[in-house]
Amino acid sequence: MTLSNYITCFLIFFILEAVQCEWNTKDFMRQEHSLIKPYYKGMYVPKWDITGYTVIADQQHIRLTEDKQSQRGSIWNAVPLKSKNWELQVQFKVHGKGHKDLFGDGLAIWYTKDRLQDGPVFGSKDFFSGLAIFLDTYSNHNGPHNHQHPYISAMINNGTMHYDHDRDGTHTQLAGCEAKFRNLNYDTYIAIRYENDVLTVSTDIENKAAWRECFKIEGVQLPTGYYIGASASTGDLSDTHDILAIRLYDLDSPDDPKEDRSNIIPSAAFFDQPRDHVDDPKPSTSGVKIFLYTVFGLIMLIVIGVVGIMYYQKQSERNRKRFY
Ligand SMILES: *[C@@H]1O[C@H](CO)[C@@H](O)[C@H](O)[C@H]1NC(C)=O
Ligand SMILES: [Ca+2]
Repeated sequence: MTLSNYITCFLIFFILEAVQCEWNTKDFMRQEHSLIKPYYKGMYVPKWDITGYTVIADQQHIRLTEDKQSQRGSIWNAVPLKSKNWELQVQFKVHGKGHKDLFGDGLAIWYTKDRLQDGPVFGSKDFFSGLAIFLDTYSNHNGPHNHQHPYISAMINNGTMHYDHDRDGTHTQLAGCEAKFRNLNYDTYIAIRYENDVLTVSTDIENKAAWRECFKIEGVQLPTGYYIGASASTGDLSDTHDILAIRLYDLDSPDDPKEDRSNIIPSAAFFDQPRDHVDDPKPSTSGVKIFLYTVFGLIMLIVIGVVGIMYYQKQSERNRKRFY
């Protein structure tokens, strides 16, 4: 790294820190996209709808599934999200009697075009359009995995891709991380931040009241106007999947350029490699390039030198002839 690189990094870090310090989440929580206790306002839970086995039985939790076989259910916000930049914080709880690896399947948090559609992907529809964050507790794949479960991963879909349960979605995931969030007796949280086309997923599952980055993906395109949801499923194996709170923070600033992002097709510039993926060696192209440029430069110098000498010799020969 050169000195100027260091200075640039330092400046970027400094600017980011300053922005982060200014940002105070409390001021930006959007009630119409959030769900906090007490859930019921009178008889209703305003602006949220449920499907399948999901129940909001009391004011303590939203139970997506019970610890029983073959359940599917979901909860969806009824208001399309119009913010371009946002952070979704979900307090969740996965617990059950199953031990070793006999529990499942897990839950998903969604930002999608369609809502309330029952399906095989953790209780919601396949071939979805938008963003899914999977909290997969059970490894469906019998062969070797390059990660342990529970596993958190992200998938962006434009409606054409199938989520392959048998491979735990490893062929369509953008990124992921292991996260031991099950059967903990303290609160567990996940944060999904989408800001300036960068998707960052963090967890707070160690009872430290601090976010730990799970992964970060750049070049993520998501439109405005999709819906927030959460779903879960059980199969032969089961778990209780609870949502305790959903908080949506609007990160748009009044200075942002006004642009219509409602027609963007969900996409991501970067895709994770399928299983058996070995981390690429650090790019050494710049070193190779410098070497090639140097060699090329030397060859050019030699050529110019040789041509110059030949020309000089010719000239002096001619001069000599002229003199005699
Ligand atoms: C949808 O995604 C698939 C797979 O990434 C891609 O091949 C296709 O071009 C995309 N379609 C559109 C309309 O963007
Ligand atoms: Ca799985």
